[in-house]
Amino acid sequence: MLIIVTGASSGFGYHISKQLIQHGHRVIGIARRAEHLQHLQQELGRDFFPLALDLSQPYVYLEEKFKSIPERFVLENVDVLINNAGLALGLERADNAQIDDWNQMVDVNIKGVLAMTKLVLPFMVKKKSGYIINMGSIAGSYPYPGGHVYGATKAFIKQFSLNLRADLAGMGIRVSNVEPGLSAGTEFSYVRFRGDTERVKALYEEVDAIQPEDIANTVLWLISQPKHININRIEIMPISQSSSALDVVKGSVYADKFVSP
Ligand code: 8X3
Repeated sequence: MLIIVTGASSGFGYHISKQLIQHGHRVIGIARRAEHLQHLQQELGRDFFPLALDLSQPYVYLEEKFKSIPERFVLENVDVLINNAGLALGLERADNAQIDDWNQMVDVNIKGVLAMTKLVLPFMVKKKSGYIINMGSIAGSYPYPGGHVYGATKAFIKQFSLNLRADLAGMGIRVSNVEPGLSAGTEFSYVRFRGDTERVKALYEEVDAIQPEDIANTVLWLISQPKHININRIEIMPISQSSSALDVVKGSVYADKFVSP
């Protein structure tokens, strides 16, 4: 199959691309960093086509970039789109967060997914076959302090995936939302902790987090399901993680209005 993977140069995207190629697929790997993609191309060979582009750029720029694609990788023949690129910028409380960070998360996590979907979907509809796999997060279902916009972008992706299903039902096109929890071995946590390696190290100590290979395995499993099956959502946590109980903060502003049970 011909498969597009966004965010292909590292983390989940790298492992997904690698496993897909090992299983005989062709991959168009998208990332911002051209030199990382070039290395990947040397490693993965001629079935990997590196396409350096910034998903937060306007749609016309993306369309233009795809015009340079060689025959073996043309959009018309794309079977699967894996919208993997995404980021969580910072963990500050909402009132201390930066508006630029919020905008960047919206640009990549939402607008990037929309642009890529818009780009491939008409071709999938035309051939009545295709598969869109979105990388959501458990943060789209469960809030955490400092997760404000990141979690909201992933909630958008979860709902967008379900709404696409509504439009595409009966048209031979599948849509899944993959929702991983705490994952190690990617740049994700370094970005979320703004490069604070000590905090990253402390977070992962003794938790046995999800590995990028686990997510690549999940993607391979999804695309190997029979065509009449649609996995709508798949939520994955390391065994050490769970959704915690609702929080109650003592002494909050309105505490005097609470009546003790
Ligand atoms: C992030 C998931 O559990 O690290 O997508 O907040 S978690």
